[in-house]
Amino acid sequence: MSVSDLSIYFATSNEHKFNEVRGVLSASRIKIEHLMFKHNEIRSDSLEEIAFEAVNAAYVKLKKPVFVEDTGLFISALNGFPGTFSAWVINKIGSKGILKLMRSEQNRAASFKTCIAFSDGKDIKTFFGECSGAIANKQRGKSGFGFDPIFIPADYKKTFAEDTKTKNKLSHRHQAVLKLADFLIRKY
Ligand code: ITT
Repeated sequence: MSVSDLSIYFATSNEHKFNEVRGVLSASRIKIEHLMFKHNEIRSDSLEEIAFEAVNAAYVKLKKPVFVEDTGLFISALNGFPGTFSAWVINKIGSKGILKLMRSEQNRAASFKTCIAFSDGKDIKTFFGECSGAIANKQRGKSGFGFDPIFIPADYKKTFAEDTKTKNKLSHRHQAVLKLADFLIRKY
């Protein structure tokens, strides 16, 4: 069987994430289906633990090859906050709230980290991606989602929300998905 004949599902409740991942995988001729998956993820400081538990739950539901992806924004001056609590934080205080917390902070260093977990019902494989950068002083840009308006990748001036092309080229998600694609091509 070739990888292009496969039915692989991405279980997520986030359409932005789905579209970004589909874009990267389609370049490797890997088609994915969307499993709308609203799951109460476990509380943990580890993206990998969260993704591992979630992909197990998704496989039990679907009984087909499936992957999930967990991402967090880790801000150095806030000891890694919001990290694995990013989804909760964006809903409660948003990017505006993060900018408030960072108002008098000189150290703007932050990174996005992603863990993808893939399950075929027998094994679970995990793949990681990371993108370093800085928290902007104000929100800029209209594209993207989540914290994109306040994140400037290292060596660039524009936020992810101002420059989607750059985001799609070097993001945490892009890196993790390339590793997943490589694995799927070898496996199938
Ligand atoms: P799932 O159903 O896939 O879990 P989610 O939106 O809850 O969707 P995550 O827990 O992985 O996804 O992500 C936490 C939040 O971090 C997410 O809701 C966004 O607000 C933010 N986020 C994730 N990826 C991002 C990105 O590439 N750019 C900006 N913000 C991002």
